[in-house]
Amino acid sequence: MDPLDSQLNEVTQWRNQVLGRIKEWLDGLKDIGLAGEAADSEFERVRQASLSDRVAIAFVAEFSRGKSELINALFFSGYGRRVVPSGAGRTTMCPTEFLFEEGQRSGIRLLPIETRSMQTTLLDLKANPALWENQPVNNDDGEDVARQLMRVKETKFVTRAEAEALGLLDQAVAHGDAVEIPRWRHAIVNLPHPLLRQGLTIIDTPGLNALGNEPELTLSVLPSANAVLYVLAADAGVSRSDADVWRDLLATMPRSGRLVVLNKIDGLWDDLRTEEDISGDIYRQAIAVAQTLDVPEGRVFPLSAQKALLARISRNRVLEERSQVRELEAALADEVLPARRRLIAERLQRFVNDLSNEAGTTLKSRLLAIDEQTEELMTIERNKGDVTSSLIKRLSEEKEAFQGIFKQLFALRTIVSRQAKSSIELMSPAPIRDMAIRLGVANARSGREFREIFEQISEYVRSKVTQAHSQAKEAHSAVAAVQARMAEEHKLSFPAPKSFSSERYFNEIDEIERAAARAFPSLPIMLPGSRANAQRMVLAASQHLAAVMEKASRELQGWLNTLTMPLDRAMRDQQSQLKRREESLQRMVDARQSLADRLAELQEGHSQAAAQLAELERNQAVIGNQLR
Ligand SMILES: Nc1nc2c(ncn2[C@@H]2O[C@H](COP(=O)(O)OP(=O)(O)O)[C@@H](O)[C@H]2O)c(=O)[nH]1
Ligand SMILES: [Mg+2]
Repeated sequence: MDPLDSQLNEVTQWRNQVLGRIKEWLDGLKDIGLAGEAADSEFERVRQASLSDRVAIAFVAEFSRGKSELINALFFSGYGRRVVPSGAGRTTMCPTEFLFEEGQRSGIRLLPIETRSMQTTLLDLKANPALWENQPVNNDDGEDVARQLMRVKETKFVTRAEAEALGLLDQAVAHGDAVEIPRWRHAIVNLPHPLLRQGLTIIDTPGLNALGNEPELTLSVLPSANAVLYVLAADAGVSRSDADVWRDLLATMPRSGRLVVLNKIDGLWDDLRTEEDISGDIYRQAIAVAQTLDVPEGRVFPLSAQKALLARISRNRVLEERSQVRELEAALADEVLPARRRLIAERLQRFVNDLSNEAGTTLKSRLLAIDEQTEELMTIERNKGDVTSSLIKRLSEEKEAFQGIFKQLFALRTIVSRQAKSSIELMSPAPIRDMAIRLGVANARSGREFREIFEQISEYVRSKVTQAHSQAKEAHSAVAAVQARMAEEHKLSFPAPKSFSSERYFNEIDEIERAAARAFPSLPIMLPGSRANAQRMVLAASQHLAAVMEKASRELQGWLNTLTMPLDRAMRDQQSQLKRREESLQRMVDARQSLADRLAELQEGHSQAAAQLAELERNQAVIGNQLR
């Protein structure tokens, strides 16, 4: 088994184990009344999210460098043949994602190129199955898989005007009046292949022109990939267009996720030369590439995708070794798996910590209440006389004071829900949807004009997120203040309210701005084609900004909803404690229970809660270890 496969498998097994362990723990907490339905549904949400966490590897390069062939060699040799079309010239006509979706039939979904004229993000289009054409595939038959995958090569003929309207005139091949354009804009291949089943997504792309034309790739597909493989061919070196791809799409990416492949080294194989001689040549070329691109030498992987595929299909170990494909595989595994593990671990750890804190707080206040009651009863014992009535009086005073807290809590909830409402309005993405049009994107001529329009839109989004954040801070301090007061006046303990972080939204906005900026060159005159692209980029990037705002708004609502939860829970707890104390005193007044019996009962309750607290801490540590 290759490293990626076995390591992905390990991660999956580890994830399932931890999930099982957490579930057991949660059930235990439910049995002793320390977790309720809310925790159950939160666990389900976290579980689903960790099941659908994907690892994405994207292949980016000029056409004909061997991206598709490399995908065949790395992932699909098990079909016993070449399945992803690979050949001279342009073969891959549209970005193609390979993945596995639970509960879906094996097949290819194809998004018609005409959807480029819609002002909708790819994400929205993905959520709209009616727009896609479905092509079933028989995964058990490699030949069928290969045949159906040919569809990503399909093109169609349209008039120049139609191509222009779609922003495709630049890359179209003219045949007189008719021009040939890709038939599909995007393809999603859904196969129950072992690696894909483990949560791997592979993204094959068609080359620079198409990449430059599709804002979605730079806006969302590439930034969300865990690793990007940039493929060069040994016979072409770093050509002008290779350099363009690197500069436009990859140079600004974080260094860690990028791997460079120097493909087609078999072209240097020569039976008339010695092995050392040849590998010296390959090595020197790899170093030159590393220097040109300014990446560490260890990030350049010379190999032969074609020979690797052949070697794997014909089970020729010597040839496989010579193809040097394994070195890349090991590096890929190192690149993407820790990221996936970390993602899952962080999410589960957060759930475990939150639940532990909650349950711990409940147990601690139970202990506190028991102590108080014990103290109360000891007073009776010490005084021998009839202090029960004065205790009952004190209790009823406490109950009254407690009514005051309810009023406070009610007022607090009103504040929080008012803020929730106002932040929904504040964060409405609606104004952004047509802002570009209102700002005159249709008439913009120069890169500067496009940039200015876009800056206004992103400034708008930034200011709204900033405002929402400061509202969240207000709500946070209001809750913290009430909690502090209750802690002081009523000896209640609370976990600190979680704060709302907007950092990630600003990061996403930064990312979108960076991706968009590339479409606004600082040339004095823009050709019609690049003007159309800049326009499309402004529109698409605005949609993405709107989506960030929508997400921020949704998450803010969720955060506000849970903000007063610890208080609510403490109130309920406190209320039932008071009731219990009242009942116990009453029992003594009625002489239905002796003081000694009641004290013993409390003692037992105390040891039980203390043991539960210790157990809780132990479990949190054990699961934490498993997650590390
Ligand atoms: N000699 C040689 N040719 C290769 C290798 N990898 C790909 N090719 C050829 O290069 C051409 C382009 O490959 P393809 O996978 O379609 O490139 P893509 O456009 O980057 O996806 C095809 O004719 C492949 O057979 C390789 O390792 N060695
Ligand atoms: Mg290809």
